[in-house]
Amino acid sequence: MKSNAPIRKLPANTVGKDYVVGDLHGCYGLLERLLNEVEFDKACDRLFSVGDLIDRGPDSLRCLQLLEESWFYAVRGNHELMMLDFFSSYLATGKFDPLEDIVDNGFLEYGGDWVSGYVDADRHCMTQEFNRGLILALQMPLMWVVGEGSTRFHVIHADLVRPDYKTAGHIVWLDSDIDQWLERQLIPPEVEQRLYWSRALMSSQLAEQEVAGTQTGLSLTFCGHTYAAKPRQLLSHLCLDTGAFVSWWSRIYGEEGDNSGLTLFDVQESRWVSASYRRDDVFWGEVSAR
Ligand SMILES: [Mn+2]
Repeated sequence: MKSNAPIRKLPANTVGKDYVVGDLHGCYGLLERLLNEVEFDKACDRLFSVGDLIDRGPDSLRCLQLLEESWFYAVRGNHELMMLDFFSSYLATGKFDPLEDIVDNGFLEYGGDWVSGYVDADRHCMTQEFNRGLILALQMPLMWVVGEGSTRFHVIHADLVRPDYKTAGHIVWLDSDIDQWLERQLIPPEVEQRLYWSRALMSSQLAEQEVAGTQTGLSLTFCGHTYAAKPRQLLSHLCLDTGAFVSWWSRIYGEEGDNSGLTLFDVQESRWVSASYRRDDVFWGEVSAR
């Protein structure tokens, strides 16, 4: 079993390639297409995920089950956090009564209603298959630190913007801060909140300022959570959320002219490939830092 540490370290991959995928949100079919496209080798390649495996798309549990694979490394997103909060008393007692538990909860409103398909109402619990997925979500870390020196990269869900960025001299936390968290096996609570929820960097507030693509002292940090038409890089944060679930909604509700999809980034080659429920083909691109 994998450890429960919130921040975990892995050596560089010396035998295969590393890939990072954006917010899956249940879009398992798109991931399969991308892994075929890059000829992903489960024996030696690794796939990192920026979290939000579940909700909104068609195959949430299937995406959660990826956590069982030895080649798959994800961080917990705010959607896994909301699911774990929703099931916190169930996790403690083993009893789930939909009539009592399914009331006024943001998790269901934000796309978690798929869980209702796994309620075992007669036995006042969830199905075994679902329980396994829930336990896997409990074991997810908040951050992966991979490799050393020039090959080092991080995987997080949202961003590393400091709460005190206006006075600190740095907008984001640096490798030296992250090394301290690793050493103590502790992520400070204010950092944890931002790792789950922050849109400070990828939404208007900072993205509109003239900030560079890289931040001295911070290794390349893959993230998601805030989607845009293409991957983009700000202050060493490379955001891979390109709205996979939007392409699903767009297909089922029949909307036109949509650029959304799921993006997979090839770390060694430094280029990405994207697939959408709106198209049969995939397309490749490179990140333009700003
Ligand atoms: Mn998110």
